[in-house]
Formats: sequence, C-alpha cells, structure tokens
Amino acid sequence: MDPKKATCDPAAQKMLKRMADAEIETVWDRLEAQEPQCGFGQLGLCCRICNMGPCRIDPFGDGPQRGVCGADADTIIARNFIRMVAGGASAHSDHGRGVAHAFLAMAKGEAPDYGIKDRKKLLTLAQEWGIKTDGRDDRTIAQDLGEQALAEFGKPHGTQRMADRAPEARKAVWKKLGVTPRAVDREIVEALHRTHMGVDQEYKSILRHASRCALADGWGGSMIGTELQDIMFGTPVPARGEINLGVLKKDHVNLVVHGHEPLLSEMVVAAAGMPELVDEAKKAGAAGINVVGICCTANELLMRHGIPVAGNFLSQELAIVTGAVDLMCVDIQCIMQSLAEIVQGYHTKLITTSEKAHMPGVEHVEMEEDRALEVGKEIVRKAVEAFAGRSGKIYIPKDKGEVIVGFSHETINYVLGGQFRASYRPLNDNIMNGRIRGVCGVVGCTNPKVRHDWGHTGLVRELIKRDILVLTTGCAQIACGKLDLLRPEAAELAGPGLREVCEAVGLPPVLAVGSCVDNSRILIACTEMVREGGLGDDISELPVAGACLEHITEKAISIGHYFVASGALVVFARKLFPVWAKSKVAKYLFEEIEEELGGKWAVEDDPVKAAELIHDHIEAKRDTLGINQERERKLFDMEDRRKLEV
Ligand code: NFS
Ligand code: SF4
Repeated sequence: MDPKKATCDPAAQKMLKRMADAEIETVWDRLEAQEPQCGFGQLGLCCRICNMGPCRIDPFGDGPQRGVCGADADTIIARNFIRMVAGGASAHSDHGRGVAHAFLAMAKGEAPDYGIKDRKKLLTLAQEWGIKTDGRDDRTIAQDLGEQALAEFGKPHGTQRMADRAPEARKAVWKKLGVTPRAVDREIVEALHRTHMGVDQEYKSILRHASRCALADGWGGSMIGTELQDIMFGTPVPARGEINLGVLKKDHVNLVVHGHEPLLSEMVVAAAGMPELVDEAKKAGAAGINVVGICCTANELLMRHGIPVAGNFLSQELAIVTGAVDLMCVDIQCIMQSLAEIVQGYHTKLITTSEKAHMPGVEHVEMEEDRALEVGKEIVRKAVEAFAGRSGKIYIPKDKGEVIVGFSHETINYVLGGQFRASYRPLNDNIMNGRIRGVCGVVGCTNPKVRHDWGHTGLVRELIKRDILVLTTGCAQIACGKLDLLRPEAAELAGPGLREVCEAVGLPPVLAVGSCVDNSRILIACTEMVREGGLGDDISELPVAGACLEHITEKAISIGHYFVASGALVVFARKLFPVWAKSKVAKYLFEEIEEELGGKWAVEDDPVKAAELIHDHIEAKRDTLGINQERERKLFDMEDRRKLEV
C-alpha cells in the first residue's frame, strides 16, 4: 500500500510508512485482507433478519429474486437502510440521553463536578419549554429542564419538543406525511419492529418511518445533547487551536481522549490542569501534561477549551505508533478494537471508561457522574505513571494545522452580524446579493475505502471556489483543519464573492461547527436563515446542501437522512452507499422523496463532480427564489477544472 494513495494527510503518510516498515497492521491492511467484500452487502441486497436466511437477491436477475419469506429486493434494501438509521439514531440519542441524565443529576446536586456554564441558554431553553423561570434559582429550573429532556426519549405521548423549532412550513410537511418525530426510543423501537421478519413489507412505508426515526435523532436526541452540553460546558465561541499529530509533545505527558462524550473528557481536562497533578507530572520528569483529542470528543474540547486535536478516525492507530502517547482513554463510538493490540508494542496505557463500551484485555476505569472529577484525576495519574515507564523510541511528525473553530449557530450570528446587531441578516443578504451562492455542510467520517481526508477536503476546496460557504463537523472538520482550510487565510482559495465576505469579517470560508451531534446546530442555522427572511419559507427552499464522501457509520446515514427529511440535498459517495442503484428504493431516495419532503439523496464519488452537483442544486434553488437575475452563472470548462484539481 502506498501511503500517499491511502491518505493526503502528511503526518499520516509518515506514520503509515513507519508502520509498514515495522510490520504493524493498520485499518488499511485489514481492509485489503477483507477484499473483495461481499457485493450483495454493498448493494443492500442481503438479509439476515431471520433464521430462514441469510438470503440474498441476485442483482443480475439470474438467481433468486425473493428471500425465503418472500421479501423482495426493495423490502430488503429498505429494511437494511432503516436499520442503519435506527443504529445511528440510537448512538447519537443514547449519547444525548447520557448528557440529559448527567444534567439532571447536576441540577439535583448529585453530580457535584458538573455545573451551569451558559446560564443564558438555560433560561432561553427553559422559557422555550414553558418552564417557569421568574424568581426560581438556576438549579431548580435546570431540574425541571432535565426531567423534561429525559422524558423526550421515552414519553408515551406527543412529539419531539425540539422539532417545534423547525420552520412552520417544514412542520406542516412533516405533519401531512405523518413523520413528525415522537419519543426517540419509540421511533427506534418501531424501526426494529417494522423490520422484524414479516412486518412492514412496503418499502416506501419503511422509508417514511426511516425519515421519522432520523428526525427523532436530528431534532431530538442530538439536539438535546448539543443544547444541554452547551449549558453545562459552555456554548462554543470562536477559538484558535491546532490539529494533527504534531500536537503531541515529546517532553510532556501525552494523554489522548478518544470518543464522543464531553462528560468524560471535560473532567480529564479539568484534572490535568490541577496544580497537584501537574506537580506529579513534573516529578516524573515531564514538562507538563498535554491533553489532546481524537474524533468527536476532540471537536468538543477544541471548541470549548482550545485543546489540540491529534486526528480523526483514521488517525487513532497512528497516534499510538508515535510512541509518545502515554495514555489513551476511550468512551463510546468509533473506537477500533485493534488499539488494544497495537498498544501491546508500546508503553501506552489504554483505558475504557463507559459502562457501555468495554474492550477485551483493557483496563476499565468507569466514569461515574457522582465522582466524575475523581475519575478524571485517576486517569491523569495513570497517564503520569505511564510516562514514567516510557522506554521506546518516539517519533512525532511535525505536521499540524492552525485553525479557528467554534462556530455554533449563535456565534455565526455575532461574527457575521456584529456584537450589536447579531443576526443572520448579513448572511442572508450576502446570499441574496450573490456574493455567497449558498451553504453546504461537509460532515462525517474518514473511511479507508476513500483516500483519507481527500473526499472532504477535495470537496470543500471545490465548494469554496464556487463561492459556497462551508459548515463542517465531525471527522470532516478535523480533515479540514489538518489541511489548512479552517484558517482565515483559506479565504484565498475561495471565489471572489465568498473571499470578499470572509476578508471583511476575518472569517475562514469553512466554519467549524463541532462534533457529529452538533449537526443539530446546522439544522438550527438553516432554520434561522429561513426566519431571517428573503430566502423562502422552508429549509427546502434554501440554497443549501449537505455532503459526506467518506462516510463509515450508521450515525452518518442517520444524519444524512435527517437532513434529507428536513428538506436538503445530501450527497454521499456512491461506492459507500449500500442501496442498489436499479432498485425502487434508489428511485425513491434519489428522486421521489423530494416531492414528499423537499430534500433528496444523491451519490457521487468524485469531489469535483459532487461540488458541481451541489453547485447546480444551489443555483436551481436560487433561480426558484428569484435571486439570480443579476449575475451570470460561471460555468467551469475542463481547463478550469484542471486548475481546480487538489
Ligand atoms: Ni461522526 Fe464522531 Fe468520525 Fe464518523 Fe465517528 S468520530 S460522531 S461517526 S468516524 S465523523
Ligand atoms: Fe430471508 Fe426473509 Fe428471513 Fe430476511 S426475513 S433472512 S429475506 S427469510
């Protein structure tokens, strides 16, 4: 495997070479060992839902066209699709539930190490939910809010409260189709029930419920998670930081937090700043304690504390091989089991912390709400001990990107609108006058089947060249940071209109919005754009889109689908999208769903073509809005395209 073909991250290239020399197996090697992967699975055509199966449908028409139970290709593909949505929604929502649980414990005084950092948001959300705030202290208000938030997951009646935030026209669309999300757990359970053998056999009916289930994630579990995290840990504001393996420090205790829940990583950061522990580190011969992050928990810490990020999903194995990581603690989601094996060759201590996520042979230090800081301290102490036991060679690539992050939808208000007239007006005006053509969310994972970071950064470069403002989250955000797209200087790569706007306010053309649960912030940003006026009455009228060309997880499918069900065009990589192109399901997801919900899926592997697709969609929306008369559309010829190659 050629490291340059595997990744466009310079630090990862160096590490991959070293790992090949040392014969350490990576995720790329394991992918190769799995090839060729099952073609039925890749098209969504295999079913192992019951024990008359596993069954598969022959896409060439020669073999069986029905499973043993009689299910046809569309039923099977739709069932597989909704089960991905349900898996993703459950991951985000269980994270959100964990936050709500800790929030309530905090309010009751049962989790003394957590507190209220954003009081304004507490009061705003309480008022939004009809909780009395006058003359009541914050903890009492928070207790009511926490109870109500927890109830959103399992309440027997009614629909998601957060979904009330959507534009009126959007809510009407959902209501008409019967997909307004109810309790999160109910939608997920119902998705599993409908897809049990012999239940829902009409693919459109299955997929409509997939929309409702995904909406329960975006406008439910994820949004609750984001909002309560903001109240407890602070709503992000623009902050500087650094991203890539170069953030590891040879002379420091390096502690990597990897996973998703700030409930853990916030406590590790707090503990690592305590003078007694810094002293212990110094006694062990270190210059200090360097906490860095991987995956979405990294995004959370970077945005709130400027904590550096070591990398995204595909960087986790590489970080260990630097020999500089003294301890890696993981919580939930996107943790490779191979870490346990790789650390065997190093002094690195690996620790699991979530009651829900154990690893064979790995020490478990459980994060408990009522003694969270104590647990944080215990983890930091173990890192210091591990530092003292360092023996092997250390190699840290120097590469790191400088970034500005922290564009919550509230701060987009301020940075574009100014302190005194915070609003989405300037953004809407710049879209209406055509300087900015539209907005695209570039989100999600990094998958070894695609050149690492290339799908995201290739697409982002093409979009900003076309004057499309990019909002980014998750591993895509980290990819952009590594490759210098989250700096104001990146405006030089933007088209003239976007560049002008960015330079006037000192913004990067790619705004880092946060972790994957923070995609809910993008839903709110879209809602604010509608509310501000001039760009239609519904999210489906906005010149916006979403994309992920390197997706891995069920979570990514859930996110994609809640954007579609919220009215947006969403583009994923064709080769990663497990829906047989000739199926009726494909026709529904790529075309017909637009008539019902205003959004739709599209698939494209090539970042340039994906950018063109998004650009055409955005221009078509602009035409419909009637804001395109003034300016000639720039068409890209081959010559232009070559110049644009990354
Ligand atoms: Ni999102 Fe974050 Fe990364 Fe993908 Fe995994 S870390 S929650 S799922 S791989 S973007
Ligand atoms: Fe086969 Fe039907 Fe069972 Fe699926 S549910 S494994 S198609 S018999």
